[in-house]
Amino acid sequence: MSQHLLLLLVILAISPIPGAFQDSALSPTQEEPEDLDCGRPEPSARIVGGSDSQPGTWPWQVSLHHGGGHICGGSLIAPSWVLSAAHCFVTNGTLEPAAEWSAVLGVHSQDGPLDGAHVRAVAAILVPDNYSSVERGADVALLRLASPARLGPSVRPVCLPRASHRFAHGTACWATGWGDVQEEDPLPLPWVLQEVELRLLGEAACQCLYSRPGPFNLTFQLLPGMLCAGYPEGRRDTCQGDSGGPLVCEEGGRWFQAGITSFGFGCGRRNRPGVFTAVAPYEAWIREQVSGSDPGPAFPTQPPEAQSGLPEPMNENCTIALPECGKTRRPGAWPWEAQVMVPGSRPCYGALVSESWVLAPASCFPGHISSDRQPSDLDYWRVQLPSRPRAEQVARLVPHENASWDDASNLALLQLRAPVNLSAAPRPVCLPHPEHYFLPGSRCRLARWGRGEPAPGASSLLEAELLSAWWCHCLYGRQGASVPPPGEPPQALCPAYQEEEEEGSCWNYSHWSLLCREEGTWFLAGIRDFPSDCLRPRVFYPLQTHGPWISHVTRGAYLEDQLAWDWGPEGEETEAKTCPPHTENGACGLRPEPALMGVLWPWLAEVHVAGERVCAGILVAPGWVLAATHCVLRPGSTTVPYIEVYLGRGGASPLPQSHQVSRLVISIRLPRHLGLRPPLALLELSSRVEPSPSALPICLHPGGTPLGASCWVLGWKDPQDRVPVAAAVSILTPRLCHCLYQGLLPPGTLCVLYAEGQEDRCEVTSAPPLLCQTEGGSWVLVGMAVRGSRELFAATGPEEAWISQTVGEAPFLPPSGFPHWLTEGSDLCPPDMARASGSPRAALFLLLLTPLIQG
Ligand code: 4AZ
Repeated sequence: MSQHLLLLLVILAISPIPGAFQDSALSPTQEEPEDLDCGRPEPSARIVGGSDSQPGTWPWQVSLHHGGGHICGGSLIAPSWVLSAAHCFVTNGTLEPAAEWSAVLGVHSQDGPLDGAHVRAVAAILVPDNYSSVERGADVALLRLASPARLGPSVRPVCLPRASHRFAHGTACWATGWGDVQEEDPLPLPWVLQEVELRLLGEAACQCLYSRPGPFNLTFQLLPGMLCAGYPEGRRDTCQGDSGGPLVCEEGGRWFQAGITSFGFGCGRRNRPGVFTAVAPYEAWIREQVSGSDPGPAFPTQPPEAQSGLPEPMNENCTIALPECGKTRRPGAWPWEAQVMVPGSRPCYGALVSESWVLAPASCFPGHISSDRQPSDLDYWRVQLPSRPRAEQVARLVPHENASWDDASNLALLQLRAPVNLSAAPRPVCLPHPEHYFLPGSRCRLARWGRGEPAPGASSLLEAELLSAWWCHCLYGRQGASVPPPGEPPQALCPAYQEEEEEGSCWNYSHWSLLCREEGTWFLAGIRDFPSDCLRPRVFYPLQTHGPWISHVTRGAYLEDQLAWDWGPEGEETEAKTCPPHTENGACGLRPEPALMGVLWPWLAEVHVAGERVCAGILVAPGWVLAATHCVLRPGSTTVPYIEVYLGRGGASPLPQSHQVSRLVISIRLPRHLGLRPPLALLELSSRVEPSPSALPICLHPGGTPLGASCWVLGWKDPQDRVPVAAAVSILTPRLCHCLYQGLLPPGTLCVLYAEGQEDRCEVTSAPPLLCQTEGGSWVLVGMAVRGSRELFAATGPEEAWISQTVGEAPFLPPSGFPHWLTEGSDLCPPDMARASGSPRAALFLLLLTPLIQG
């Protein structure tokens, strides 16, 4: 449907067509000889939510064919005239040649021999001058047939209303057509003409509905000459392919055509009734076009009893329908939870999606996933729904066609023998349309799904917030794939839990569905996680891509429009983004560019030592923080102090509520070196920290220092507030560094030069880290500040072996793809360097002036 809506919007830009429209000089009250009987089907005897019509019920219904197939509907108004919609015949502002069209009359089922039907070539197509696009109105067309239709029991004209004819608000009328039975779901064989009863909505009632944001957050201004019919709650409607067909109302034993199916926002959606071209205002135009043809259309006077129809009620003209799905009194007590019981296996959990259908993982029914036959013991299958005294019987199992090989399609639908009455419980869950965009920060929870183990403790009630597509994809997604921009179906949905992982609990083998809430309404957003050790599920397959399959099978699952639209800054992104590469040990060093939610350094840790001092640490693996030795150990002291580490503090988190993590340090590891020990300490945390946007390991790199990378010293401006700040620096070549410090530095020391004015940004005592961003976009730890210095850093690259062995899963990037300096041989330094060494900038200047002699 999104394509369709797009089309509607595109058509808006099209200019008017030169042609047929001229103001009629005919008076609306002028009488025609009433020689043509109209609007009376032979006494006897989709449209969304409709049903098969009986042959001969709607004898004026015409099927308009183009390129060999049905494209639009129409109505016979005189032997040689068919009324239809302009948009069926106008493409890119141009009227299509009449010769390409044909009218099929008296057809009931479009499959097989068209018994009793006959075809007429179209001689001319007439469209009002002022038609430009459906949304600007005048969506009406007249087709002159090359030869008159043969009138008979299945081919008769409908009556047309005069300009003065009034159809009252609330009148029950009928729409007919061979259009889609739901959005993107064509009428199935044998293509029997569908009929649906629709109620006329007065202008105010309809405008009120369309003034509220609907799909795509759109509103719409009704224009004169448009008419609405349908229901605030949706579910019965016209759809693509019904266009041009009639909306007819019976008055005094005759059927009058009140409207021409024109457009709508989607089909059968809540608060989005179908929009029709009102026929009465076009009396003069129609008369004008058909003048001279005999017999012409009939415009019988409106029967007097019908004229006194109800005026549109003033107080009731704004009845807005609320969602009928996805409501619960209390999160966790899910009124759609369905327990499926199959003889010989443990119960399996799914969700009620309509009066008659339950959605569950196909893996609940292993023997039946890829079989077309119904299970032989289906009579013994039962479904227990909340507040139902007895379990329901099952009529049919429909596995998803890809269920056996695609985990994202591990779905099956179960039809109940008898529909259940929907109330507070059972109540179906809402399902998202494919274009649904669950906003980052959406509140979500888990619900039981499939045959997994129950959750440890009360954990299933945990509240979670959805990560943005970038974070979800870059933390857990496939490598190398780009992140889908907002509005495109996501590849994964990731909840970030608001509470910390429970110690010692294990979520092994438990399967969950992800429910997300919008405006108090719960959607089934995702299914099945990737089992990740004992951890809570973090990645879900989006359900939205399956919406069309579910509605196709169930014909009435509750697909609900997106209800929350505050996209925030992310909504402005339209370009696809890519993620930095992962390491063998997972994602590291991720930071969205540009940082959307303010500055964010998810690897920056506050290391609180013995309640005395706080210094910077860097998360280098899920359970390890690297800090400067002098910060955690006092010289001469032999006791390990009490150390707490905080992550996810300071800076703005992409989660609306900052997600803070704290851990105790249970051991301190120092590098084992024969000579001078680099002043680096690895702090072992009391438990792992799950990677998230607020606590994520930085990447490490084995050798050298980066060439041409942008590097930063990260610290706090103020030791009290500890708001992270980053100062831009250049890392000096080893020779410059050596000369500047007269060779006094221990091996593996890096010197930096601060960019103009950046020098005083970080607080010195906090032992800030030195980071660089690689060309691939990952952030890499390069060194930790040497005690008491702003410019000197102990390089981490040379300590790869020690870090890898101690930490186990250190995120070292592969050496390639990260250009770096090799160790330089020359020790030659200009003689004046020593004098200038108090000022690195002056020293550097001197050094650059000196011609270099390389060996
Ligand atoms: C169409 O595309 C169309 N739900 C017709 C009617 C409606 C939507 C689309 C109204 O022809």
